[in-house]
Amino acid sequence: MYTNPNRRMTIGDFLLRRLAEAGVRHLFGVPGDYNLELLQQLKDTGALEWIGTCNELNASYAADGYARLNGLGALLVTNGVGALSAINGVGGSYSEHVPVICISGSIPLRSLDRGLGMHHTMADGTFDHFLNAYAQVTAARARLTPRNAAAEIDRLILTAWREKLPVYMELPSDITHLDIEVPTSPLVLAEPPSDPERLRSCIAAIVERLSSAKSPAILVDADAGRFGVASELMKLAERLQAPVGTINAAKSVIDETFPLYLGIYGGKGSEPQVRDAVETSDCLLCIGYRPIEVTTGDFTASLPTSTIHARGYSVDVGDDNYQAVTLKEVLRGVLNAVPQATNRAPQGALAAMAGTHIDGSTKLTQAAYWQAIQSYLQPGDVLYVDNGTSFVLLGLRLPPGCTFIGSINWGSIGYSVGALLGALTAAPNRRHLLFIGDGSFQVSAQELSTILRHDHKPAIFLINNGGYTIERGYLGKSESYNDVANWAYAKLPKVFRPDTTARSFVVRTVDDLKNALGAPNDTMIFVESIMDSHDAPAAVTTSSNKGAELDYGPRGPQHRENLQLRPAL
Ligand SMILES: Cc1ncc(C[n+]2csc(CCOP(=O)(O)OP(=O)(O)O)c2C)c(N)n1
Ligand SMILES: [Mg+2]
Repeated sequence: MYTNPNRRMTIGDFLLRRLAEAGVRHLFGVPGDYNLELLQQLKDTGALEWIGTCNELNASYAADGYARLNGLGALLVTNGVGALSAINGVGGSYSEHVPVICISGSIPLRSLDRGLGMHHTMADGTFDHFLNAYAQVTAARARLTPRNAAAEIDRLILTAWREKLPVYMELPSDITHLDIEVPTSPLVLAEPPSDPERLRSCIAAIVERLSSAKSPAILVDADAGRFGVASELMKLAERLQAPVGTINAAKSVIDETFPLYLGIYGGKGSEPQVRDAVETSDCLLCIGYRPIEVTTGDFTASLPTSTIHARGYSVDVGDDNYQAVTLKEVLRGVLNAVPQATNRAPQGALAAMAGTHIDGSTKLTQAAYWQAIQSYLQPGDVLYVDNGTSFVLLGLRLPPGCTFIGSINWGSIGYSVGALLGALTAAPNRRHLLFIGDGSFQVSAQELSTILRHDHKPAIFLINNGGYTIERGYLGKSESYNDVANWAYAKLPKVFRPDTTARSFVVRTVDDLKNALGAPNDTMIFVESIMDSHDAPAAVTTSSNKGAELDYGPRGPQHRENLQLRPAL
């Protein structure tokens, strides 16, 4: 007997149902007249929790941060004005391979049919500008109609999840309350199964090379985390007794206390044993490698020509390219087939950063700051860095179970504050530590209010050094264009939530910092550390100096007398 596998549901309710089935329990964004009717459906059904943000840029950052811990995130914006405010963050999700669904409540279909000019458009009688803009930063996009909604909603959600990339959906405001026929069965997030022959051949080719190698090694970029294969990689490393390095964009993907963890590889700047293990390996297995200047020590990284490159859905081994293979199936297959190595001594892990004794009453410096932060870290912390001298965190040794959230490829300042809101929403019971400079904070500071509004308890470490110190290492060592207005940062929790219980500290000395670090994490901790605008760790200034060479070329202004902050001698 034929049973109809479909039932009737409104388009809005179906979209919310599908998001919930895909594990999205919260929606970030800003209301607008073109999306209020969907928000009412969200309220009426209780399908998802609404997290209103101060602006759409922060919503896009929050959805990204949420997706990093939850596997998928979503935001809701209004036509044009909201969509374009969010596009930087969605571009970041594309660059960083984070699956985010951007829903724009858009112009009613009635107006499209009749060519009616509407607000939040270019008032030029056309309606495709924003769909076209999003074509540059998404893996898939669609304007929903009653005919395509059931199919397109599923296609877009599944594409985001499978590709680990953002998607964009326009939901015309006059169709959310219309009934359509939708499937009764839940949406299943699953990778497409590999082609059996390609998978077998690919696994055999990798196993053959790894088994005969004398010095196999593994190098991990961010996709290893996005595709959830860290545990397979660590098991494989144990089986092969092979060391594992990561690119800085993949920090924390491999547990840094794992005995075979090497450290961060970035070409010439890396520790010698990391460089050696990666560059002289006779069989390097590399996952999702996407080299750019800041992940390769300005292109000084040099992988062996025999490197096996595995990506989410394809693998290169020598001259052979394997399509229709999923990374997890490939790695599991290799793990099952590769013999246990017995003839190699496992490499020891790197020693933790050495501490030097510092007089507590002296003015706080970057060196003393990061030494104290190293001892503050705890197992299971979620750590965020924004652009700036806070990049030093990349060099700290993380305890077990920590998650690093950064935007190394895209590098849009202010990202970390929105991402903090998102990831706090996804995992409120972990300890979250944000490391940010004053310049980056000024971009998205108002989202602190949303973090306080929802009673989250992160610890925020802000370096107040009067401006864009990392940029001073490119150009403008003492130029006023690198200065920012001096805010009373530590007072902001009180401004953003007058009844806050947040503990704020203004830190000037090492002793002040120690006092702040002794505060319990039962409420928000906001630590504003005052430092000199020319105090920058050598790793940061060296990298900025090299960046200036690349950016401006040999005849650029960076060589002029005293125009560039250089490492202290
Ligand atoms: C959206 C955006 N605009 C501009 C930049 C360029 N930029 C990179 S780092 C930076 C300054 C960061 O200053 P701050 O957060 O104070 O860190 P510091 O180096 O002073 O510790 C700027 C302006 C950027 N990365 N993103
Ligand atoms: Mg600064």
